[in-house]
Amino acid sequence: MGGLLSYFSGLFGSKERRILILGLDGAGKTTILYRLQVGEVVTTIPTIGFNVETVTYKNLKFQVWDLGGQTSIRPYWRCYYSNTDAIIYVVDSMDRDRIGISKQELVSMLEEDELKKAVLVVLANKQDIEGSMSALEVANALGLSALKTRKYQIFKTSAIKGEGLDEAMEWLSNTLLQAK
Ligand SMILES: Nc1nc2c(ncn2[C@@H]2O[C@H](COP(=O)(O)OP(=O)(O)OP(=O)(O)O)[C@@H](O)[C@H]2O)c(=O)[nH]1
Ligand SMILES: [Mg+2]
Repeated sequence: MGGLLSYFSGLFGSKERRILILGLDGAGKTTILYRLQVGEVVTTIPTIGFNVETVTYKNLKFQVWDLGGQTSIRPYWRCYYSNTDAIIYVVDSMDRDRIGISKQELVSMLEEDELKKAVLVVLANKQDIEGSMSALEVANALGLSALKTRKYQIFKTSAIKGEGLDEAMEWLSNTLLQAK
């Protein structure tokens, strides 16, 4: 019966997918979460702990976890890994100084067994700032081409202007639907 029920809930797309938004502090994670949820820019403060919201996109329901990205909080990310369908990894495209640290965090996260099947969306955020790294520069700096088996895609976004997020969510929804 449970099997039948989950089949039907899958068919109608009502099964909630679990998504984590990760990235260094100040990358724009919380801004993105509320952009996705309420379609507006909210004033944020650094996240100590997490925010979790339900976001509906094209009939798909996502439970989206936005975790704090400060150095002292990053070790706790792993507590949230199990049953994660997708990771949205946010990069501040203006933060050239810390792109190496961002890469290290991404690489070690992707080594985790619990995230082996998680789809990866990288957001090269803050594209509205002049002089920011392009999506290609961010992709190269993160070493994305080294990913062999992972389903991933990078998008350029501006959470402030609301640009690029639709494309990213569209790709993510389609990819998750195909995976099931
Ligand atoms: N110019 C610009 N600023 C942005 C953008 N996205 C976020 N910001 C700003 O960046 C700052 C940090 O944003 P947050 O969303 O709080 O960052 P966070 O990743 O949640 O940071 P932590 O909670 O500390 O991990 C805020 O002042 C945002 O307004 C963007 O696309 N462009
Ligand atoms: Mg935050």
